[in-house]
Amino acid sequence: MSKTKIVVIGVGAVGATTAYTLLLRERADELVLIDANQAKARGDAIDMNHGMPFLGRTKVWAGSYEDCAGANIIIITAGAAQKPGESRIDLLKRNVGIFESIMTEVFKYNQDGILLIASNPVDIMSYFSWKKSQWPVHRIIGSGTLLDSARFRYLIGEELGIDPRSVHAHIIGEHGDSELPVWSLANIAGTRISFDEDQKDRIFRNTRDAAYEIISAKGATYYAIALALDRICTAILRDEGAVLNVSTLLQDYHGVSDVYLGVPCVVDRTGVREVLKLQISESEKELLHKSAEKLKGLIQSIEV
Ligand code: 6V0
Repeated sequence: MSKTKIVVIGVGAVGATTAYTLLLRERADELVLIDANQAKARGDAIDMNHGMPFLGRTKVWAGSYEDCAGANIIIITAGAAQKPGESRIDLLKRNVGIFESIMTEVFKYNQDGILLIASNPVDIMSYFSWKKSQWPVHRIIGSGTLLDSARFRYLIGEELGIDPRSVHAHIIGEHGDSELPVWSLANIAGTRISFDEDQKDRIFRNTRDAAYEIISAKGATYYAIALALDRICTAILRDEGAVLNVSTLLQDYHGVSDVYLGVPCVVDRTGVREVLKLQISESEKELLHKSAEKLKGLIQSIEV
């Protein structure tokens, strides 16, 4: 049997937690950590290796881009933090620069893996990576609104006293402020969820603004995104055909085209095998269009 290999580029809060999650769940035979801060990647690899007597199977090391050769999945969580006084657009431009250098290196050594992107703004970084690559779109995936949908399902479940795994509800669009809740299709075992407007408003606001709350409390969010990235890796490595709200290129999705956004997709060993067209309401379509317009404006501002 051929070995499975996952590379994590950017071993900060999200990258290190993701690597640790993949390790605990024994997702891969080989796990490579790459960071501009080599000491950090090396320290994490040593620390994780010291856990091997309690785990056993995965080989972990701090590597270089040459180690991308033969990787099934390359996860990118690298990013620069906002400098004091720096605008969001300037930060975006700086992150695009970082991505450009990472992509150049990755593509030297790997031409047939799957790129899984978590760095923010994730929909733009995924679109940019696809544009810069010669890779088919199905092999460049953004984590999209998978985390937001998990937060949404958790909060609905909590309100109703129902296991979030039994709550079917989607957040689609941008992973960010213009995302939208698809209340028209939210259900539990096919039963409509009948919240009043105040409940809906509160649950959606707590979903959309969760990152702000967590960041103000402890500086970063990383546990739930690590689990979401692990979920996507599992769907790929096990060829599951799982339906996950990842970010992909939309083409005539209720009239939205040429932008990466989070929508339900069938994910298997090929990456995004299929995009599912949710039968959303007219007002939800309007919100989706607004989300797409916002992202297209940002894409233009960085002249991808
Ligand atoms: P962090 O802890 O600052 O880690 C970033 C890491 O990237 C650091 O270790 C840097 O050294 C490294 N890095 C910077 N430049 C390079 C480079 N050129 N090559 C390799 N490594 C580099 O940030 P954190 O881990 O908290 O967040 C990482 C990214 O994930 C950010 O863009 C977040 O906004 C984003 N998140 C995305 C989420 C999602 O749902 N998609 C959720 C949470 C965070």
